[in-house]
Amino acid sequence: MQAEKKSIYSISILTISLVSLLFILCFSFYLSSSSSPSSAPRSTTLTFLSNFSSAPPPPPSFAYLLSGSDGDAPRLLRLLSALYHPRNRYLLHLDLSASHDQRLRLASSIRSSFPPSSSNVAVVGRPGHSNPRGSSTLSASLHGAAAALRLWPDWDWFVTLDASAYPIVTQDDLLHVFSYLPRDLNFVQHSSHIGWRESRRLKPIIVDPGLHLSARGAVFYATQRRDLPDAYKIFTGPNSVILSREFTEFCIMGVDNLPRTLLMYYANTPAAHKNYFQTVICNSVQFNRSIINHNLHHVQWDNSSKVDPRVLGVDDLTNMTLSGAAFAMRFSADDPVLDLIDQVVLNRGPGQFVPGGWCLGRGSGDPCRVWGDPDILRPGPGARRLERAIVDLLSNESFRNNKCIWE
Ligand SMILES: *[C@@H]1O[C@H](CO)[C@@H](O)[C@H](O)[C@H]1NC(C)=O
Ligand SMILES: *[C@@H]1O[C@H](CO)[C@@H](O)[C@H](O)[C@H]1NC(C)=O
Ligand SMILES: *[C@@H]1O[C@H](CO)[C@@H](O)[C@H](O)[C@H]1NC(C)=O
Ligand SMILES: *[C@@H]1O[C@H](CO)[C@@H](O)[C@H](O)[C@H]1NC(C)=O
Ligand SMILES: CC(=O)N[C@H]1CO[C@H](CO)[C@@H](O)[C@@H]1O
Repeated sequence: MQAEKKSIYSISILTISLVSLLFILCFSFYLSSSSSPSSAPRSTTLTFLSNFSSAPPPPPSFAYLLSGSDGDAPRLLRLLSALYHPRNRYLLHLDLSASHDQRLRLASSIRSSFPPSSSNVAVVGRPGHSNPRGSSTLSASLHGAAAALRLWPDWDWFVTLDASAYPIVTQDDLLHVFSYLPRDLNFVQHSSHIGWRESRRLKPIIVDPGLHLSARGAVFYATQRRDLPDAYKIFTGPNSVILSREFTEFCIMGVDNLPRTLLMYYANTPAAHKNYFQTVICNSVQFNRSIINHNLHHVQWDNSSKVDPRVLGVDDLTNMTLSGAAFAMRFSADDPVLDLIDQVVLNRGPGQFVPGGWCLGRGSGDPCRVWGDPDILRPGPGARRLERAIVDLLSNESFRNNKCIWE
């Protein structure tokens, strides 16, 4: 009797101490998460490193803009399946060079292969032209950002991807790692180094007929050239970016005049989509501290072309995964390396969704036939690689000081 009482007593002590341990863990986590958005990224790094194995914070949500042109519908569908997660939002944009029929067929394949409850995928119904040599591609990205803001009130980051890109981590990996990051970080690769190529891109005055004619036409150049601006500093970089919701709103709402002024300047500039977000964010006092000089893409340059990165193949898989990036580009449509990525990295069967903690199906077939709780993440080795890469980016000595430096 006495012994029994004693053991009950010790069990309850144990329970109480477990409960208080849990409470302390939750409380310390609450403290660190509530202070992280306003604290400097330096301390973010520490929180990020030290709290990685404690109770996971709530996962974020991404709004993807997947853009393609004529004939890209099958690639966009494949990209969508490789990126799909019920927490995320997806906007598919087939520019005006693709027939309306292609857009309708894309929408109907989404309706048939995605569950009817998935209101998180949309196809842009009335797109404009998108000419990467002019400024209409930028117009298409801004259209996508505006639509994502209007359609879905609940995402944290806006991610632009080209049809030639592909993920090299699962969405569970990405959501898991990003759940530890302050929601105000922007991943925008940029440089203020304006070499002769960039100056050749910035001094000409162009007209992009994609902005005012319904038929597709080539960009034409005015005979006069203009000086480089001195009212603001120009920054350039790749057009794939990961923008915080707050910065996306800043660009789209235009309450501050900077995004609008730069938009009007870039309207007559070649390849405006490679400069716009970089220039807005680096010239804005409000946002120039929230930038990370990397877009989490793995690309490989060769010296034959300085305009586009090289097309990746099966031999590049090792370097791709070693890079710790979340996405890679450029790929040819249905290249064997994509099948290899599906098999080795994403664990995705042909025509299936990329599996995650929300997929409950057992046995053969697509495990994502049976939907579970989208908040349950099962990060794999990709999360470790991405985590290491982001910790490197955040802990770099120059992270705070070298941002948007005018070289
Ligand atoms: C942010 O912009 C302001 C004003 O242009 C500039 O003084 C400051 O150095 C910038 N900060 C960073 C980190 O680039
Ligand atoms: C790059 O240039 C070097 C020297 O000009 C040349 O030897 C090499 O083969 C080139 N590499 C590629 C991938 O074109
Ligand atoms: C992989 O990266 C290493 C080191 O940067 C480089 O030497 C090698 O050429 C790369 N492999 C391929 C296939 O590009
Ligand atoms: C840190 O940043 C500097 C300058 O941007 C760069 O040269 C260096 O490679 C970076 N180091 C790491 C570990 O990323
Ligand atoms: C559980 C745990 O490791 N919590 C830590 C999270 O980070 C903060 C600040 O960096 C620490 O004070 C907590 O102890």
